[in-house]
Amino acid sequence: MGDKQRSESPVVVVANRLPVDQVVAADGSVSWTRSPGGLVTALEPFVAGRGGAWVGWSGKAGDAPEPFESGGMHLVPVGLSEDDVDLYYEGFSNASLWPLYHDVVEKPEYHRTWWNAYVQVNRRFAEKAAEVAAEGAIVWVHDYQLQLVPAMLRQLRPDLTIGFFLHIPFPPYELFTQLPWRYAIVEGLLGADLIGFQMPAGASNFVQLARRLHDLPAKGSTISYDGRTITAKAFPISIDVADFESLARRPEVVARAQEIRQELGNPEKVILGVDRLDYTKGIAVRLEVFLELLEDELVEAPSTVFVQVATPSRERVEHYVTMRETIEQQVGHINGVFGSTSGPAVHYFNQSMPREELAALYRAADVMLVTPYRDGMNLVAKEYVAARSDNGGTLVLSEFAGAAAELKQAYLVNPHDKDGVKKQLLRALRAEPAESAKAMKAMRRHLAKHDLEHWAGSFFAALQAEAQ
Ligand code: GDG
Repeated sequence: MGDKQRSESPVVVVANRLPVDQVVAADGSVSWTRSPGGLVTALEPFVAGRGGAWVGWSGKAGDAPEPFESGGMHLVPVGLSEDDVDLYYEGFSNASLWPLYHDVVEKPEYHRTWWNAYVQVNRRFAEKAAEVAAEGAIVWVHDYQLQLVPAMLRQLRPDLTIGFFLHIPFPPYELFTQLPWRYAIVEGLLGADLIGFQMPAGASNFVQLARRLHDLPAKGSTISYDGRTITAKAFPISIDVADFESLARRPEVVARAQEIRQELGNPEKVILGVDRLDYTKGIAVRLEVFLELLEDELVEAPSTVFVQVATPSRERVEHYVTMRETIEQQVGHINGVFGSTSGPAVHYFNQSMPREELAALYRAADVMLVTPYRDGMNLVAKEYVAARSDNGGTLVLSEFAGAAAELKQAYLVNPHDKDGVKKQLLRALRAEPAESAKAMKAMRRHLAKHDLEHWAGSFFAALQAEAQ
């Protein structure tokens, strides 16, 4: 790539990960495949084919590969050393910020070495973005790993219009102010023109921080800072609803859903959980509640089974190691007591499934159990609804997931209240088909209008308006 083309991208996405995964063949040759994530699908139309660039990490520690073209996008890798992965990614991002921003569900650890790495790596991302952005370009920075990038980038390139979107919750003043580097993070974000949050509460928490911590004039969703006006607003993310629905409607997926039920021993009821194995997702609560219902003889196994897909995640972070042990002990206990030769009560999968299999599981499930203690949005809940073009199935959803503000016809639960979860789960299991179909239809109507394209489109439109 010659110098001439380097600073010509009118749109630049900056995210921790590139939208592709590196594949190293047996002969050592390297190729890239598109990552399965929804974010790529949402942003591609705004980036691809217009000379747009995407700045991110390849996912493998080591020197950054040279920039390359893929799917009509100019991909610009940022290199992370083994130490950067330990300190910036697994440390500060996933063991300080992640628990802090999720209501301190686990105790965050604060280490200066982690913070120093976070600052250095954020600078590296900002520098790469500054190199590739054209004069007056629009730059969209993503998520908690890169909160310092907006201010760093503005300093390097005051001509840019900068947007930032946080995919996870933004905590209230009382929690956020624990952070030893709280001023720096707020200042980092204030480098943006537009800061997007999943929920209005996140936006107002941020505005309040700017006011109380930095003594800045703020009104409604706007903050005045450094001679600029910054907007902090909610843009609830969604999924590619039509795409997911058509996947779930494929004859082979519908047939697979039937087959799954047969393989499970034709139970009367199938309860399903699908999550990254993360302590914010409340997987242990579900198992506790299911155990109590079995003990109380309110449900019976194997006529009712619980299928939990817990995709491996952050396996080197300590909290994740202990949580996995706890969950696996719970599963072992339930199956030891309530399993039989005809099958276990809980089918637990600590593995990543193909998307088609997930869609088939959604279609096979009578009750989808989504019980995070705190979740920015929770796309699984939306995928379940999108998959149910048959209007079948019921959704039990934590009121602490962003999705609860939209999927109002779900059986809402407080995951801290086990009796409440038990009650709602039983209601969902016993729901009249006509009643649950009505709820499902209403949720599907909402999703049809609020899909991923709507999300990305409204953020870009708001950002473009800032550029005027
Ligand atoms: C963060 C925020 C916010 C899961 N297991 C498999 C698999 N998945 C897919 C799901 C879904 C995605 O992963 C998980 O998305 P969530 O939204 O549920 O949760 P986080 O990963 O925590 O995402 C969250 C999101 O960012 C977007 O802004 O909603 O609140 O925490 O799409 O289907 N996919 C495949 N196999 C699996 O085994 N193929």
